[in-house]
Amino acid sequence: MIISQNIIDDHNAKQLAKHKILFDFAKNETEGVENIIQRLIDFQVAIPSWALGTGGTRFGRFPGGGEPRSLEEKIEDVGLLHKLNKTSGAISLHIPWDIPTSPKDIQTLAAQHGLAFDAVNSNTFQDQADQALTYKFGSLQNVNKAIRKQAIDHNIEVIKHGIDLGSKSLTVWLSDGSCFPGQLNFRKAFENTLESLQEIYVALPSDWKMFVEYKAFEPNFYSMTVGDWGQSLLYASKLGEKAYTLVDLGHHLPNANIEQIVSLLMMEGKLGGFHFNDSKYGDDDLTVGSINPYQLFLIFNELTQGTQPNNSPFELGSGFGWMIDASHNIKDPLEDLLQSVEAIMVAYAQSLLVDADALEEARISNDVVKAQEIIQGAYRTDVRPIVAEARLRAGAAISPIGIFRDLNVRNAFIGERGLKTVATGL
Ligand code: RM4
Ligand code: MN
Ligand code: MN
Repeated sequence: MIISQNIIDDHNAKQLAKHKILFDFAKNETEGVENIIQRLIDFQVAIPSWALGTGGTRFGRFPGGGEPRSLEEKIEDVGLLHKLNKTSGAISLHIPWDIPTSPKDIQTLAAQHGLAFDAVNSNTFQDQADQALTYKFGSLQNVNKAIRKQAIDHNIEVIKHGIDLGSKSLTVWLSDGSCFPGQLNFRKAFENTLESLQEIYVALPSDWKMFVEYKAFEPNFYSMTVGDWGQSLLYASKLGEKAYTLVDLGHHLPNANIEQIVSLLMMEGKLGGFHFNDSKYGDDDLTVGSINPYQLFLIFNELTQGTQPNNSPFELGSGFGWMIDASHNIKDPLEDLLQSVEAIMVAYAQSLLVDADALEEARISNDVVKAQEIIQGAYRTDVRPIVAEARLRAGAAISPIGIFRDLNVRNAFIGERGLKTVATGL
């Protein structure tokens, strides 16, 4: 289903009067609104190819219908999101869930939708039907060299797919670890993993990055071989300048101070990127900003402060891998993704409201109350009209979910693809 610009413009026309009132108010209240709008327009976040269908838990799955049946249809879905919000201009592929059989055609199709290819992701946490050796006891950490080699080769294969498509980074998330005390020699597991990562690293093109993603627990419940940002940073530092830590918001132990982690990784020049999602208990993969939007804002505040001139080698909006990694178990995946992107934009816009100089001033004079007032003042500002204005100026919809529903997009997809379709992925 292709939504034409006319349809978006017509839909916007109906919302314009109300939007104008809200935006004019926000504009008067906000200093530097034009700069904020431009930065929002420039910002893009990648959509995961593995989360365009209905997710499930180990107890069950309740598909909603019209799910993309192929990589082509997944690109169509992401293209639609991008058309509606002009902020989802990239797709992140998971291999082998989404192997591009004809890379040239896939690239052409993506380009037609204005999409680039973000990081490619390897998968050594599952056994595939045609696979010789099992990952039951780990992949890159495995005590068996042949299994390690199989996992290394897979990652190199993923890099090759990425090169064909114009990706510039590889994300390695390992489920490696152990389920019971005594099962694993921690040190050997680390050394094997490092050695394996080094072999993959050598296969990276010179302008590529490797993102080492960590996770505190699950599917291994006693130890994870890349279990936290310290371990990831250790691998990334030993690997070299092309290796970075990737922060998945759901991969921490409860109450971890993620914004502090982000700040220090930036200080070290080792923050590679994000998998945005939200969680209450563990790796819940819920809609970004749905549980703890304040935390999301505080993370963006660190990002914005950390990318002030002279603070970091990074430019916010480029340089990092910005990706969503969520699972949509009870919502329409596309609506859920629209909500996630909106939450990211809101947090980013709010972070741009923080007066960095005033904050620093308050900190230097130990004025804790003032510092909190500055931070919370930004967080409590309703920036939604500013985010909507950025969309409007970029040619997107004032209300992406509104138009998605008014056009009955899901029903159209069910008509085209069928009710009982299953997308590969989570
Ligand atoms: C993991 C992790 C990875 C993602 C897989 C599907 O928990 O978040 O990033 O690729 O799930
Ligand atoms: Mn992730
Ligand atoms: Mn995860």
